[in-house]
Amino acid sequence: MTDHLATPTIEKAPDSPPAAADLATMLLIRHFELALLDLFARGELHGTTHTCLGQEYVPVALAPLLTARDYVFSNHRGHGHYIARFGDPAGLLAEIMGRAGGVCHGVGGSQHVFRDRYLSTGVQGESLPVATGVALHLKREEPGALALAYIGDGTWGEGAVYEALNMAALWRLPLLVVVENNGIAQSTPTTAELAGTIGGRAAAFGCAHLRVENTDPAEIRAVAGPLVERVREGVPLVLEFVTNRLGPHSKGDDTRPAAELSRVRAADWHAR
Ligand SMILES: Cc1ncc(C[n+]2csc(CCOP(=O)(O)OP(=O)(O)O)c2C)c(N)n1
Repeated sequence: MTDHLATPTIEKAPDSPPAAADLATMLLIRHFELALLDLFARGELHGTTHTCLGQEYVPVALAPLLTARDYVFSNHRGHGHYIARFGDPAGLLAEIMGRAGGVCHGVGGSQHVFRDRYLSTGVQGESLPVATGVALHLKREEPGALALAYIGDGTWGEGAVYEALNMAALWRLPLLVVVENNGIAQSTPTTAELAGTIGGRAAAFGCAHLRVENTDPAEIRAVAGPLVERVREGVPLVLEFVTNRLGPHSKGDDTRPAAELSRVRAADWHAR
């Protein structure tokens, strides 16, 4: 078929640290998440929260590739997605704490944030069909804009993902599916729940796929940027980040063996 179906990989991170502006946002997200875990431990927060520790560079790499006309559909692990798009850690923290001044006046909480063209949901597999519908609307009414949906590796267990990919490819919709493949879904390793590969599944629907093993935002943008521009022209893309979840699934629920935790900590971009 066409060249966009190739599944190239951006490998390895450089030895030098990320550019200052990228690093500043990555560190802001890192410390925001650490502060949340600390607040929970001290009984200042209620409900639940899922931190993106280890994955901060993903939305930081993507944010400059997006415009205000683009929709972003975030998921349960979305604090970094929000901060990379808007900054505004104070508005998000107030939201998570259920306070006045929160992005949604404190009624959305950690997982259900709505601002401009940014929406998050805690329901796995909910956002991709919605993003596909929005992508259809954008194609008709606002050509050049795209809809981005963040999903995890475990969310590929939801049938709605495949209905969405089918429609997006068939109708040539400006849909960007960003997969944060952190190797685990709550407590289930990806190897125990996903047959084949995400690239193979994207190819089955005629969607382009790029696998990113690099953690440097500028290097990621250099390769992903042209593919994102093709999304705007109606070539849906599955952009798969091979990443690591440093923290627990939500708060104190990390069931991984010590050796696996050592492996993910050694792979953390923060040391570099
Ligand atoms: C429909 C649905 N089923 C189950 C859950 C409970 N749940 C929340 S996150 C999660 C695991 C998600 O794994 P993955 O998609 O890999 O994302 P990650 O948490 O690793 O970022 C589960 C099972 C949910 N939120 N929605």
